[in-house]
Amino acid sequence: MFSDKLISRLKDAKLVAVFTGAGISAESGVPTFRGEDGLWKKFRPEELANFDAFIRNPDLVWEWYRYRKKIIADIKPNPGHYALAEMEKRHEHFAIITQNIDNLHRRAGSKTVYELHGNIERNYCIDCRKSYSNKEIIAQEKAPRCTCGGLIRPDVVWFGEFLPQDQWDAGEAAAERAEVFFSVGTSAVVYPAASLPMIAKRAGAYVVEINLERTELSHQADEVLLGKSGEILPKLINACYQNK
Ligand code: BV8
Ligand code: ZN
Repeated sequence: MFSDKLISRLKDAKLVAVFTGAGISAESGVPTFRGEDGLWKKFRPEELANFDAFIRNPDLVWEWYRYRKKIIADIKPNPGHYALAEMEKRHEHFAIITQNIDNLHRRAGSKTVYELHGNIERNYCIDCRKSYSNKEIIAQEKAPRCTCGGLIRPDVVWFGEFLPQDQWDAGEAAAERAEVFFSVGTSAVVYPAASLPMIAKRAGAYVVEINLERTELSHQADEVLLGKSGEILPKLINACYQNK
C-alpha cells in the first residue's frame, strides 16, 4: 500500500508536517462540509460562515454553531488522530496544521498543532473581545450577549476573514521546511489553507495525500492513498516505525 520511497523518506525525515481537514474527524462522527453527509448540504456557507450573515441573523448562525458544538462535545479522537500523535514522537520536528476547529488533535495527544480556522471551544465578544468558554454561553437560548452588551461569536475564521497570523506563519514555515508533507481528509478548496501542499512541494517536500476520494490536489501529490484516514494512518505507523 505504501511505496518504498514514502517509507524511506518518512523514516529519515527530520521534519514532518501534516495538513488536516474535516475528513480526519469524520470517523469520530463529525460531519464534513462538502461530503455526502456534508454540513453545507443543509446550510450554505455564504448563509452562515461569514460575518455579514452573523450580523444579519445572529440567532440562525448561533443555531448552527450550537448544533456543531453539541456534536463536538460528544465525540472523541479516532485512530487517525492517535496515529498522528504517535508519529509526532518519532520525529525531531513535527507539526499538524489543521483547518478543523474540533480540537481532536490535541485531545489525541498531539503537541504541535496550528489551528488555521480557529477553535469551536472558544468564543469572544465582537465589541470588547472578552473571551467566553462554551460552558458560559451554551445555556443561553438566542445569540449570547457579553456583559458589555456586545454580541458574542464563535472563535472561528469565517469566509472573508483573515486567518490568525501566528498560526498561518507557523503553518507556512512548517510546510516550507517539511521533508514529508501529508494532506489528510481535506477537499483542498479553501484558501489560503489549501495552498500549503504546493508550498511544501515547491520547497522540496514529498507530498502524500490521504483521502476518501481524489481532490484538486491529487494530480500534484507525489503519492495518493485513497481510503479512510482512520485505517490508513495506523497502517502507515506499523509499516514505518515498527522496528524504529
Ligand atoms: C481569506 C468556518 C483573506 C469555520 C470555514 C475565490 C477563489 C479562491 C479563494 C476565494 C475565492 N473567493 C473567496 C475566496 C477566499 C475564501 C475561499 O477559499 N473560498 C473558497 C470556498 C472558494 N477563503 C477565505 O475567505 C479565507 N479567508 O481568504 O482571508 C481575505 C480577507 C479579506 C477579503 C478577502 C480575502 C477564510 C477561509 C476559512 C473559512 N472558514 N469554516 C467553521 O465553521 O468550521 S471553511 C470550512 O472549509 C472549514 O473551515 C473547513 O476546515 C474548510 C475546508 O473544508 P475541508 O476541511 O476540506 O472539509 P471538506 O468537507 O471540504 O472535505 C473533507 C474531505 O475529507 C473530502 O474530500 C472527503 O472525501 C474526505 N473524507 C471524508 N471522510 C474521510 C475523508 N478522508 C479520509 N478519511 C475519511 N474517513
Ligand atoms: Zn463585550
